[in-house]
Amino acid sequence: MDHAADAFRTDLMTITKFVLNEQSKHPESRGDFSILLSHIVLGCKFVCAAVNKAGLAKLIGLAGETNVQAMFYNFTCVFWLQGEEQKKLDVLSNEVFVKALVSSGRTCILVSEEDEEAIFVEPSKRGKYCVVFDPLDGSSNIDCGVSIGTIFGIYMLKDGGESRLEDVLQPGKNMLAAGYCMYGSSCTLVLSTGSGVNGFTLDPSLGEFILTHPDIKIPKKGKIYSVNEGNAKNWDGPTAKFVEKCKFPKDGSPAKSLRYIGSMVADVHRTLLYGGVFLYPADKKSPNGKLRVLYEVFPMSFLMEQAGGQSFTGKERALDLVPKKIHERSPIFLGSYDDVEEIKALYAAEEKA
Ligand code: FDP
Repeated sequence: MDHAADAFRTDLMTITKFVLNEQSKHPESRGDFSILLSHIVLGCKFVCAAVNKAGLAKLIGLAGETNVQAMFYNFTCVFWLQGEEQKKLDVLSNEVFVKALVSSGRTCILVSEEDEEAIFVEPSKRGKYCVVFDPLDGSSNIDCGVSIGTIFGIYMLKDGGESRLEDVLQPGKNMLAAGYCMYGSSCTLVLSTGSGVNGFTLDPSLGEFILTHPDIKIPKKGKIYSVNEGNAKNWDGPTAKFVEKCKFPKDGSPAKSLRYIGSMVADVHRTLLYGGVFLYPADKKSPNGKLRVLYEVFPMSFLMEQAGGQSFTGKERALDLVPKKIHERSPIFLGSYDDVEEIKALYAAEEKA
């Protein structure tokens, strides 16, 4: 093997090259979308570095003031070396993404899981895109080092004029792009710009995301179901019946395996690659489920559909939902096409009965 040549694999498909290739398919494009994506990628790299060093930096569990501006421009994570106070990872991640998005000059409205109100970007820095995001999803897993991630979705301003809250209260099917970055044993960014799904893995030695999972397609049927079974006593009929079928199938098929990490990005990533179904259903205590429509349900549903799977709320196709509030929740069943089809049939049967 020619190791020297291997060390200089300039033919690797980096995410930058990939996004520019996509851009070249639209000759009318002025590159605004590519610039926005490059700022999201930079935010992911930064958060990845912070997550990796969290234990060392004693970031975990601390909340205080620090100079995020300085951190962002000194990309090599100098923040804890400056003797400043540090922040909790989720707070830090939010500041990183808000700064990254605003400084792209391409955004007008930002909705973050961390901020109660939407952020309207000041006119001098305003662009035509709206970004909804959860900067660090699965944060209850931070302290034990389990995979966590950033989830994002991108809309375009509806009529190109003044930005209004309605611009982010659009159904998920209007998203232009969606993705997530998982901070796990490796750092993986999964992206769809509306023509398939591609996965990139961060090569820490190059500081570049490399295309490692081209054109991801979810298996049509899976062998895994993923749900918090601790909530079972409060489930509705169709959810309970579906999980019962997973465990005790009556058609001679093997029982499904249960896998539940409790970190949406990690559970959805596994579902996308291995197939099966991830559900966070409604229950008596939480009639709208737990997961947030704009920055959890929509981006993950967008990716699932683009990969050949489905996503259902228990009532309708998830991407058809029209949110009324920015932090609205919805029940969600997403994954392999045939598995979600079974869930839809159970809900349809209950409606008829
Ligand atoms: P977390 O509470 O750790 O932030 O919506 C957030 C989320 O994690 C998802 O990432 C995860 O899928 C879900 O909540 C886990 O909820 P349960 O602990 O109720 O199972």
